[in-house]
Amino acid sequence: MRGMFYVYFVGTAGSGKSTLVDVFSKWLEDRDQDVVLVNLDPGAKWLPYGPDVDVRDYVSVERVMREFMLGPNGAFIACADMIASFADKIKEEVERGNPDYILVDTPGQMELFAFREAGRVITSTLCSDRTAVVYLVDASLMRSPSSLTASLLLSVSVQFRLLKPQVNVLSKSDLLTKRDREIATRWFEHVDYIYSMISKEENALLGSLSQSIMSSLMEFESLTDIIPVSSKTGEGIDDLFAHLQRIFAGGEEEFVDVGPLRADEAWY
Ligand SMILES: Nc1nc2c(ncn2[C@@H]2O[C@H](COP(=O)(O)OP(=O)(O)O)[C@@H](O)[C@H]2O)c(=O)[nH]1
Ligand SMILES: [Mg+2]
Repeated sequence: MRGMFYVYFVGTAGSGKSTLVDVFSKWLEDRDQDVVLVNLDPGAKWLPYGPDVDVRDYVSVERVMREFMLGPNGAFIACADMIASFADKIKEEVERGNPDYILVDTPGQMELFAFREAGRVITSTLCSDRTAVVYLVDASLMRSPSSLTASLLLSVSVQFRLLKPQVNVLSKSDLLTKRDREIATRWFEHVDYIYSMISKEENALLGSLSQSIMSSLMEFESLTDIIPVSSKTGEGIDDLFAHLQRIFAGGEEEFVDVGPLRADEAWY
């Protein structure tokens, strides 16, 4: 049996997940890979790609709002939890054609997926032994060492939650000015430079907090490694692919797999 690769795209709202799913799928298809696209966002109004498997066929935010008399936020939470109960069915639908790659687009609001038990139920069911998470850090938010620190912490929290090998990408890299790009690269390559930038930040407490967080993060290179990627220019897509290949080949640190959780085991 050929191996199936699962790649989840996770990031804050508007970080470019759906666009990257579209662009990356075309990149793979150009290389004769059989790709299945999965939309897990029940609230998606429009998607840049045509999903092969769509969670909107299983749950509808509007219907949940009407039936349970919930506002939009409550309905999104209810839907996220309901999706978990369909995880087995979705898996069957996804794997039916035995594709090479399964690209999974996650809800616009990351917290609905990454920080609710339902997200872990899904990623522990809808997966193979070659599953990775691509975490998108929005380049347009990268303006200071403290915002970088906050973004990386968020990425680490996702990794703690989902317990899958993870690769960080700096999305929308085409929006970086030459100077921003230089700083972004130096941030990741030169720890001393980061420290000196942090120590120049206005708020001393913030600076020392960022510094101690950064020094912990720096101990785990994979946590701070970040690939500039643009869905607009195609920059970094091949790097991302190479990185995923290394993960799938087992070159990355192993993560403890907690095994599949059943939907009824989840703490809602
Ligand atoms: N400049 C630029 N804009 C992008 C890129 N990727 C996505 N966008 C834009 O960012 C917005 C949000 O993208 P989307 O993929 O819907 O984000 P999602 O909420 O994470 O799925 C859209 O207006 C996209 O056109 C990129 O690589 N470069
Ligand atoms: Mg999206």
